[in-house]
Amino acid sequence: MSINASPDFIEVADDDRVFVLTGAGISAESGLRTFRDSNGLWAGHRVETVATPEGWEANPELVWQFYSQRRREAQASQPNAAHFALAELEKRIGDRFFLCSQNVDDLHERAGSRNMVHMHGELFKSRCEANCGAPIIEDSHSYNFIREIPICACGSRLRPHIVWFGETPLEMTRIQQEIDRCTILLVVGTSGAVHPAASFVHWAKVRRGAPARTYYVGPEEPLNASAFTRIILGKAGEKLPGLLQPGEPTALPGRQ
Ligand code: BV8
Repeated sequence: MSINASPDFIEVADDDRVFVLTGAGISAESGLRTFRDSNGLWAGHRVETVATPEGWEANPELVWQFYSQRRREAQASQPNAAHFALAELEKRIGDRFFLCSQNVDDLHERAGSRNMVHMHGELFKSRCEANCGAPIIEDSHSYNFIREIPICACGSRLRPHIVWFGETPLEMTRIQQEIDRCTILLVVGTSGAVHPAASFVHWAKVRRGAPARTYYVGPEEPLNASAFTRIILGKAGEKLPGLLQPGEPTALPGRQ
């Protein structure tokens, strides 16, 4: 692993496929709090209280208020240079780009990203807690405050379309396929504390075929730092613009 080996750019050759994983840190410069920083989202709320099925059963009103507050904050925020840099790269390399976000805000989409999944769900969607077959609801405005829990047509409660701890992340088959075929794996703004996302960098190295080149961008080393080819220390909004440079395939020995 090398740290901040200059120059700070990563060559993306015509035969490279780029997999990007983002966490709360990429939205920090948009003003959205991260989870584990000192004044993080969990401040005042124990994870078990607001991000587990047990917390939902125990106090659904509190859970709805927690996510409604985050909807308001996300609606009031704007994508930052890091979101736009990823959307720009997708425009340049097309379907050789895949974005997996742990984030539930919509800043990637608002910056122009399209080929992406939200493995931990989406803030502006709700669903029937009984999985009655009713479609997932695009829902950016209702229950901005909770008087009573919104109810599905089947009579069950509506819940946030969020993956809580102990629940299975979304789109894992697609994510595994994209990790298996990427040649560059870039991770941005995540502490590496939450699985299975924190294992993606390992999967990209032990899969069949040549290991991917793996990079991390963030102001501090993540918990899984030793797994990365290179750690690029700095804020996403400062480091991502210009970092990934599509170019001609060049047979640089051991391209970094
Ligand atoms: C599951 C809900 C089984 C949405 C969230 C080992 C293997 C598998 C599972 C486990 C395992 N060990 C433990 C588990 C269980 C558990 C888990 O990981 N627990 C942890 C706490 C130990 N995992 C689960 O329950 C998951 N489910 O495993 O099912 C399974 C497994 C595989 C396949 C099928 C089934 C479900 C996890 C999802 C939980 N839901 N949130 C919401 O409310 O938002 S997780 C929550 O944490 C968010 O989604 C968030 O995205 C995620 C990760 O946090 P980070 O994004 O990393 O945020 P954090 O604050 O930690 O870090 C911010 C980083 O940004 C910092 O590093 C900081 O330096 C950096 N930063 C700050 N400013 C900037 C910056 N970076 C760049 N620029 C800046 N300006």
